[in-house]
Amino acid sequence: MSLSDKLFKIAKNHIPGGVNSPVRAFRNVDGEPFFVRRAKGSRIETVDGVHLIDYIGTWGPAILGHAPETVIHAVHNAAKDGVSFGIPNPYEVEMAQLICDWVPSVEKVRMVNSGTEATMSALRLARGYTGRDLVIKFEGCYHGHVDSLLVAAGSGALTHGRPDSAGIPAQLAELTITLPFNDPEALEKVMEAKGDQIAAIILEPIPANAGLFFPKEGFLEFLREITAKHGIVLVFDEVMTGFRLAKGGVQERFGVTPDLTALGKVIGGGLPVGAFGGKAEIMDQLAPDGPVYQAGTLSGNPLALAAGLAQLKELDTNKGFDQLEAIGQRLEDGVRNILKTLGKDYTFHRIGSMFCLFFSESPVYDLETAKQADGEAFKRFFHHALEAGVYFAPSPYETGFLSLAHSSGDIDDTLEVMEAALRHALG
Ligand code: KE4
Repeated sequence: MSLSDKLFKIAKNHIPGGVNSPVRAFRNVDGEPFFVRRAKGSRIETVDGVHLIDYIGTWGPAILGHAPETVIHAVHNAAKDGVSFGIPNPYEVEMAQLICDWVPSVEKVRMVNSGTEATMSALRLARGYTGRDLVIKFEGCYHGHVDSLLVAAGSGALTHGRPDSAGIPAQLAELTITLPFNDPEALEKVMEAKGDQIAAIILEPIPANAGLFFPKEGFLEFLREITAKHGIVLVFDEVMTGFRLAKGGVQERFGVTPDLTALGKVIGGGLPVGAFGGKAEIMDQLAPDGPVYQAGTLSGNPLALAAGLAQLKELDTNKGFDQLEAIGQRLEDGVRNILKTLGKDYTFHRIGSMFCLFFSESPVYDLETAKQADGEAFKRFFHHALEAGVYFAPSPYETGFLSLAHSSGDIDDTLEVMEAALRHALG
């Protein structure tokens, strides 16, 4: 029995499912997780001494690669002066200035400790600011485990949502309307009937939690217009895309400015950080100035912000976004060559350092089309790649992440493994 197996056996006695976050349990690939000993750059070392090229990067934060020297140094330096204060500290001011400077929609920002806290707080703020109760989200978009957002679509476009998890009161789920992504007609129907009751529309502007797919031409602009028309707060959940797809995230890349933005992952350099920000007029509704309560013991933690600031500055000074684009292009060119060789027209999506291979030869533009992919082929591919030393997300409904630490050699080795894994998966 491997040490990973031994640890997992013990873990299951003390931690639900043996994991502190469900996706880590490898249930989507009918497997059992390995345990990590350490990680550096593009590589992970398991507790059994196996070395893997990592394409998850702790689900997004490790954009420089694992344990970058600049982050380690910043955390070490900050820790010598104290690990937590619960008192305003200079790191908070510097981080707030940086976010307001980099993200087009953000005039004021509040730090929190996770992406879930960021989206949850943004939603409460939108409801408090508008005095309205209903919210709209889209199928396939994930915004953390917020009660109001773990809601599946109702039976029809106009019907209210139903809980997508146990423990969520039906009365609460009914305040959320879940619609198909990239479907303006469905949204227009709801607007005609209930536009003046909607507090917020929240979305991942580029959904990356059902695999990775893109807004159709004009969809984001349509959302911006229709929310402005009805006095609805437009919330971009850029927890995954923020500071990864551009300095200013998707909103900079696509030139569509939301009212509020949720952020996380990259801004903590791997430590627990989230943030939400936007128009000062809306943000000023937050306590202690305004009536919308929101708080956090560790919000603005000096270690987490020191790590995030070091990571963001390194990303920017080294023209990191251009480098990530070049690394991503190398991977994409290689994958498309492999698919051509295999005669498989699988859908491969990439934008910047985010990518996803759907085991489907049809276009993917929402949750329903993402679900058409061949899950069994994905499982065979995943395990074959893992055995060969390449770690992709243990679910077809996730996204791959590149970092500045992924060398050309890593990409070329990965492409070799991908080709063999695809041949194996296709039988
Ligand atoms: P956290 O609460 O996990 O920090 O962030 C929630 C969240 C919010 N918004 C978006 C767009 C997200 O992708 C996430 C979390 N992403 C998942 C990966 N699909 C985290 C991995 C996990 O749940 O363990």
